[in-house]
Amino acid sequence: MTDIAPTTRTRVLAALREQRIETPSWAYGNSGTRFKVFRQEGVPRDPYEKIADAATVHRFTGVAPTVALHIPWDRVDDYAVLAAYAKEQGVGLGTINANVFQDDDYRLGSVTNPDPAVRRKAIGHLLECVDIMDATGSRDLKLWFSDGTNYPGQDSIRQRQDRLTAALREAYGRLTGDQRLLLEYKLFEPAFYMTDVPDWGTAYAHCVELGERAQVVIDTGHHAPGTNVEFIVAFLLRAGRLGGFDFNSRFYADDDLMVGAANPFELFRVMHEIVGADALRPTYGIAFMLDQCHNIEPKVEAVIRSVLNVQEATAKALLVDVEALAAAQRSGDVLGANAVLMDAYNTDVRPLLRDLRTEMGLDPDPVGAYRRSGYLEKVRAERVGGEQAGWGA
Ligand code: AOS
Ligand code: ZN
Ligand code: ZN
Repeated sequence: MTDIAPTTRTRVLAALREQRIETPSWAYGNSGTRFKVFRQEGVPRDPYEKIADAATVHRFTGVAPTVALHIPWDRVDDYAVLAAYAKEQGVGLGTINANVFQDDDYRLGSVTNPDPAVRRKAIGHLLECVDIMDATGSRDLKLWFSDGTNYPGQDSIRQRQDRLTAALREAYGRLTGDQRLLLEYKLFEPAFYMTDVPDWGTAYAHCVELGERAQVVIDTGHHAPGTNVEFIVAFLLRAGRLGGFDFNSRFYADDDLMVGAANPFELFRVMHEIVGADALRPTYGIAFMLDQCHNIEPKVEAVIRSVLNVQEATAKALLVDVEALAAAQRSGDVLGANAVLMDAYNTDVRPLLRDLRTEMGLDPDPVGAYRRSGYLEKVRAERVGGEQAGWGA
């Protein structure tokens, strides 16, 4: 594809202007591996400063207007005050992420723990998260369970599924209005033998059992190597059960690197399925979130880069000549169909995106503009003392 036809250009720009990507509060905090957390200067000390960073990403990209919170990392006394601060900064509070993986009590699991008292505590936390959603006006409760076992025989796989069902039912029953429960799966880690929600099929089955407002979240780093992620996207879209994404990229397992860094072609294929189902528009309801940890690189800039990577993959997906693709598919032209897709993927969309940003009143080069803005130097000078908020805190 060399030139983009004017009508295509108008359609693509309109879709990109509407796109919404949610950034995670924890991406702005310190994080690391189990070997070391490298602390950075200027990193947020509280949820307010994380929101200020998220607002900075939105200011330079124009497509990241909400920030996901993680409880208790982002616990505050008054969520209305936090929401008002976010609004003042130009962003909104998004998905509420529950955290039932950090306490000593959860050594043998949270909602699937053999001890009913621990299960009660974990369920209590899920319900507290819905209270917080009521206060913040958030639509989605995102649940990821680290629950599982490390050794065959350690616990009953079936009974753990029963406990999971009971907990999910209680959390789901607490939702009101248009609130949704998003269930995330992960193949392994921290559990190494058996994870209670290891794959999309398990998450899907639980969601179907719960009801329509239970939806699956695909974290792009949570599969076995070689898994066809776009197949999962297509299946869940068809079933009306794709609630959202945790975008990040992986070379090996749950690496949480910048989305589009390891496998931009996979990201394009995922976005091709989304665009093909007309599911990109915010009214469709999919939460396009990032779930990343920036261990050694500067955080705000890494999130800006990630947002741009999603935008680039989306622009390419929007450029797929759907009529030519359908014609090639109908006539069994295997290579022709593949060429249509590759043509779109190989288009350099950066000039188009620069034009989009200029039209939106933004600097065409968000990373350069951020670097020139002096934001990092400013927060480095301001954010001294106090406990830095994040994984390491
Ligand atoms: C964990 O591996 C999952 O990706 C979750 O989404 C988790 O809540 C997130 O990484 C923040 O800890
Ligand atoms: Zn995730
Ligand atoms: Zn993960």
